[in-house]
Amino acid sequence: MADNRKLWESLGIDLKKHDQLLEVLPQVFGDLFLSQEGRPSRMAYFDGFAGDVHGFRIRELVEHKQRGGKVFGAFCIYVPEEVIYAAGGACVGLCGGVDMTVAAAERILPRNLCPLIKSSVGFKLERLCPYVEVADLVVGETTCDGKKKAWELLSEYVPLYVMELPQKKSERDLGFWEGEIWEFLKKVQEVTGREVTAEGLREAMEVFDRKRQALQRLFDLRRNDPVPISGLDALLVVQLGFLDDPVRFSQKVEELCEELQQRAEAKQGAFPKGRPRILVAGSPMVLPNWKLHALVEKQGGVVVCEESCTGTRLLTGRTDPSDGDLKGLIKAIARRQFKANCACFTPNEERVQQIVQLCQDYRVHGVIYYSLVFCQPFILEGYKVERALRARGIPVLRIESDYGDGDLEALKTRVKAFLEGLA
Ligand code: BJ8
Repeated sequence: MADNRKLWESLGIDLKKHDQLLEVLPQVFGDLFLSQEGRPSRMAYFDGFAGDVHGFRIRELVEHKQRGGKVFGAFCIYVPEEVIYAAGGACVGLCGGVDMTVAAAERILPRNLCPLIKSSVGFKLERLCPYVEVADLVVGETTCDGKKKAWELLSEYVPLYVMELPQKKSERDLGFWEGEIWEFLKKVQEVTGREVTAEGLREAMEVFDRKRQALQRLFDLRRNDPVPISGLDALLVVQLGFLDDPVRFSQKVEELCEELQQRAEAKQGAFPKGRPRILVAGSPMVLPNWKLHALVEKQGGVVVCEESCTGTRLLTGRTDPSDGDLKGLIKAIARRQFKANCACFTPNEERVQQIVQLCQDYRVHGVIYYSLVFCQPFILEGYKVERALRARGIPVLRIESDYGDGDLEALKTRVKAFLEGLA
């Protein structure tokens, strides 16, 4: 801990406020995660990571920089990590899931803005996140309007590069996005001082395909009934994947899956069979946003799948690393990414179809459609999703929530009633 403090100090972290931030974590983590009975033993690695979330990984990144490497921070799964990795860079996710930094962000951002954006910006304004401070370049993107405009303000505080993501998915848009990846590749080369070669990119693509495959296996195992891992634990694994080294992370997830496979074969569930199986669809839930999962699982349900960027959207598709030269590889990356259905795209019918399909694949009893407050793309798309699900007789509960505790009791009542209706 003493070493951690020196580390944080060297990064310019506001130690006093940072202490307040970390102070509550052990209690919350203990109550939500460690109190679960009969957890898979392979969760120990992820528990350890969560318990030292600003420690050992930050030290690794600092050492990486001391060896001449660069660190990139990203806010969206559309930022092509493969390109960063191929130039010897490390990439970490910077989206904020903490209520404590929201008030600081409201000094420069409107109150009626999604908490994910405010929390992320607040982390920088308050100097509370070592991942932000260690980053040499922060990468934003033009997805929703909130993010797009917030990056203009954030760029006054950090070196920031913005990728322009198209709003449609025609071949023309795909070509445009390929162009954006090329521009980004040039920027990455400039920052790292290293050339991205076809061979290096192919290797990087294999690293991230392996990561997605490992997570896909984790999700496939959640199709079992009883489900061998709780929704809370699965969410934690995915959330930590945004911070961890991708090679080590894949290995740890694969080890966890081995154990889950055995549990599934032995019909050993995280909970007794018969709990209502819930799909959560919508806005991403970034660390440490465990609010809804905790509510569902404390009220007698189990979350078996997340349709979100902290869920199936993150896992979408495979790249084909055999796609020849650098040009072919960039095209393969763009094509794979375009299979991820963020609500920022229009039209977005595939997402609705995908959610319906997930309900069958994961044998769910009901869907909780979750939007962060003021997240217009996901809130608006909720109507179509709900209509499609109801037409197929699948019960839906729509929820809008933020990172605070103010709505906890009301949510609890609604979730409880929903779960009871499914029994
Ligand atoms: S690909 S979901 S990571 S944009 S929750 S900031 S959409 S107002 S996070 Fe996202 Fe990329 Fe899409 Fe995924 Fe805006 Fe909504 Fe906030 Fe969001």
